[in-house]
Amino acid sequence: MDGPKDPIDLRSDTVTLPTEEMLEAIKQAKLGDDVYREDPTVNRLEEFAAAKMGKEAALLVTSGTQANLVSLMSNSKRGDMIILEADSHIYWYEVGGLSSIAGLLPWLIKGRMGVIAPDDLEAAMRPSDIHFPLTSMVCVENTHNRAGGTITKPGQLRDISEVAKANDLRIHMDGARIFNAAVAMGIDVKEFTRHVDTLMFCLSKGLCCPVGSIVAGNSGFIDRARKARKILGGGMRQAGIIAAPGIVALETMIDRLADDHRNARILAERLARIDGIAIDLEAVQTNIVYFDIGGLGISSEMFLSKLKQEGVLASNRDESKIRMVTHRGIEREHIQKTLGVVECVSAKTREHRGIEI
Ligand code: TLP
Repeated sequence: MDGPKDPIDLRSDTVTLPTEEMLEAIKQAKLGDDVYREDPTVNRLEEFAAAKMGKEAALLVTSGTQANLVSLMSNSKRGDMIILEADSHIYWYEVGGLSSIAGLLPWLIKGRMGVIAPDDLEAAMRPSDIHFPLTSMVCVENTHNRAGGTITKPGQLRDISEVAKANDLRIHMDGARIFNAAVAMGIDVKEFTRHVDTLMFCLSKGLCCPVGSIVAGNSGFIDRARKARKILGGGMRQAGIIAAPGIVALETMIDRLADDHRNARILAERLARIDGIAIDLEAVQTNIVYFDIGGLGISSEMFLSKLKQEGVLASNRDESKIRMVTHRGIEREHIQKTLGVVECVSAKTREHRGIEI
């Protein structure tokens, strides 16, 4: 008899597994002690990543959260104020490390689809005054997770960056999924990175590596980030086993993100036709799909548990918003099956609650 089938896991692109080529690269990796800068595979990945991003230097770190934290610590000093988009990952999901560890005071600006308006940034500037902390940096998130994988386009980044420069702010990009943005727009990733001083991106999301993120910027910044990483306990030894799949990812895993975007689009367009479900199709630009089930009259927790019973895993953002993320391993047939399950669960819920169809 067949055992239970694997669920269709749309909770995040972080659930992706390494490819065969990555596992082989791990086996073959030349290793050394990276705290002494003697791991040739890490050195190769860092040089490769820096060149790809058009920056002087890069640093391999353990996670996206660590990447952002070392970037904040290396771009500002304790007691500074930093500007963030109100729904940013750094503010919402990084356990408050910006304040508890980096000692920074967040100032939030609500963006439109995750994008800060340059005028709002300008308006947030405070004059030099004995009462005010120094504002030292602004962070942008690209693609923007809570806004639904939305893109801050190069022209928008340029405009934000001009205001930042004019006000002596450094600009950092949480580019956990920056390659999704580049692939979706069909442009080189440097079109984005040239407008920011520092950035990070994740190897362990859509690019399928088991572990790791990269921080990039000028050499002085990366020297400081290396020290900040050490303080956080992120100085790794034979980290070539993490770097080796990272090199494979940068060489071979970027273009396929287009498949994830196509699948997300199909999913979103069909979800939009289900009664009781609301979705902003304009916000579906890459591999993240948010939809609102408020019209079905059940909580997102309950909806998720019903999907789970039918073999589909998703996550929720609040009482009524569900998130599904496409990634390698999610094929067209999985999208069709997911849509069938959502249609069925929604219809049963409406029937049960006596909602008019
Ligand atoms: N995001 C995760 C969860 O933390 C929500 C996900 O499943 O999407 N920046 C952005 C924009 C992110 O989406 C994430 C991860 C991070 C930073 C942090 O990366 P990790 O999880 O590697 O610390």
